[in-house]
Amino acid sequence: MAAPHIMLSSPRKAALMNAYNDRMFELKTRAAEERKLIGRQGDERAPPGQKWVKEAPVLDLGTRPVVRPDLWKLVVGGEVARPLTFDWKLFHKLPTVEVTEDIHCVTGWSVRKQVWRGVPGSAIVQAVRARTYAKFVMARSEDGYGTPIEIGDFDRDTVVLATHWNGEPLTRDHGAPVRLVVPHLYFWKSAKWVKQLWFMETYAHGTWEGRGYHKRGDPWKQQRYRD
Ligand SMILES: Nc1nc2c(c(=O)[nH]1)N[C@H]1C(S)=C(S)[C@@H](COP(=O)(O)O)O[C@H]1N2
Ligand SMILES: [Mo]
Repeated sequence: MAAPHIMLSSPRKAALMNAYNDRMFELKTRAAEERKLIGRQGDERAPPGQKWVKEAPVLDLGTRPVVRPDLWKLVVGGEVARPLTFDWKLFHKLPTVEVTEDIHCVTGWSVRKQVWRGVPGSAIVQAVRARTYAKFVMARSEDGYGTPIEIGDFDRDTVVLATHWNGEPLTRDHGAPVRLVVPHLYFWKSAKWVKQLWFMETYAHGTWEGRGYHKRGDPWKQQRYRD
């Protein structure tokens, strides 16, 4: 059965999303503040202020688009020599990696050893021949979400445009058919339902950065909020 391909481009929908995002930001900030009050973690491997949990909860803006692989497209452009639009078939011609990494959400939970399989960020950078002066990649998603990532944080073999998680195809809730995973940064940088990667010379805010979250988000440096 044909599932709707959700577009969030009309001004009315954008306004609704903004109101919704503001509310979510409030709730998430409160959750993060409460977690900060939780004492020692007793585990040296967890970044400061993080607590290990067994499973990643589902966390997003509340809109969970259904994106059919056969309708999915990944537009890669901006400051690149060779802009490319990947459909499912072309995407699968790219090299793949499998990485096992811990993930860390800014709201205080971390999960050990998650297995991600997909196309490494480094393969995308090569395929489109990103300009040397491109300094950031903006990841944009089907639900209107966006987040900027420094080139040095994206152009790695451990950054994955993931189709699989812990051996299973990604589920809709966790960003199917393709989500970005930047395991060494807070999990808000790992855009679900990714549909565009835009190389930029200068920094621009994404959804959470525009609401006070840190530009980079290194969990080991506790880069949660902007100073
Ligand atoms: N498209 C999209 N990606 C997103 C989000 C979102 O709202 N929309 N939320 C981010 C945040 S804040 C977190 S913690 C993780 C949660 O991922 P999960 O639901 O797979 O655990 O997704 C990130 N990626
Ligand atoms: Mo998050």
